[in-house]
Amino acid sequence: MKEKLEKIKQDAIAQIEKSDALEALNEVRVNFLGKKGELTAVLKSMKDVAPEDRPKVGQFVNETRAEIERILDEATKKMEKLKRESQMKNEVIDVTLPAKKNMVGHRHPNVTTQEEVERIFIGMGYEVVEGPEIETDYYNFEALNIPADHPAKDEQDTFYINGDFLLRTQTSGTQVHVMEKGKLPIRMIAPGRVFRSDEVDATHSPSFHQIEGLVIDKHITFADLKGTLAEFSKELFGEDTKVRFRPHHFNFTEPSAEMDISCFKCGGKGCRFCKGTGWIEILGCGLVHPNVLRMSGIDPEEYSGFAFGIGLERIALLKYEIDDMRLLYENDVRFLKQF
Ligand code: 2NL
Repeated sequence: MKEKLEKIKQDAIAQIEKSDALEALNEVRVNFLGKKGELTAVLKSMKDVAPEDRPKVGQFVNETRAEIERILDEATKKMEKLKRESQMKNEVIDVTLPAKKNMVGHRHPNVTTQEEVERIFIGMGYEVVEGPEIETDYYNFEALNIPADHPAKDEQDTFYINGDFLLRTQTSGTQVHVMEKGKLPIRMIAPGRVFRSDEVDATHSPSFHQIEGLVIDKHITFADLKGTLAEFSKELFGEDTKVRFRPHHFNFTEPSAEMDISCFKCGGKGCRFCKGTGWIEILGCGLVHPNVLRMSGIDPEEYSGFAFGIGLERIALLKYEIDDMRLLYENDVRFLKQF
């Protein structure tokens, strides 16, 4: 009997050592200590034992049971500890990891450029004025000395809404509104979106932005225009920037000119950037035509002025060395992030 109990104990120990999970240990418990287990079977067979031997055998059985229970409990505790540790390892939270970033946008090169231009003119005492994107034919054309049969008014250039209304092709209308108010002198810039019926390509878009400038006071001459725009160019493109004026024609200015700046890439020697010329065209300008002043109620005998128009996208493309205007309208944040 003693050997039989010893064998049961050894079997139980062997099975406990083989167990690799709590479930397996529980099975061992059922197999050896349960109602139908091996030790219970031994107890049930006590009736075959001689009565005088029963206490001794009973003691053996109890000792074996206690021993198996002890080993099982130990193994179970060890297993539970292992399980807890591996759970902790798997569920660990690294509080030092950087937080998930929120996807936010990025300032657009157009906005940065517009604010830069505004900053420069505000520094020279100019006011920034915004006006409506829908104008009447009068404010967009007529008041700017552009007659009814002028090709600029052609439907291929202008988006007409209905009757008298259209999408402004330049921000000049805003300046006309200010002139009509009659408060002089005027020193203003008018930034904003303009519209022209153009096909999209690397340098054209049906909707782009302009910054126009207007100064009206007594004794304003081309020298004022030249000095102002030369200073503006230095602030925007660098202290060494030179300017040159080429004669041009605009209906609303007389005389009119286009202004170039010396190439800020090569300093004027000529490079790929300025197509070998050393100069980059930057804006149109001129002295305000007497007809324009008169139509807005300003006496050209008493007052004179200068005006200019800058294409915002053109400046942004130049400043940030972007070679395709379409990139400015896609608003791909991976592109915008670079500037
Ligand atoms: C260009 C040319 C220009 C103006 C815009 C202007 C406005 C008034 C009166 C007279 Cl109210 N002139 N604006 C003058 C000259 C040129 O823009 O090529 N812009 C991109």
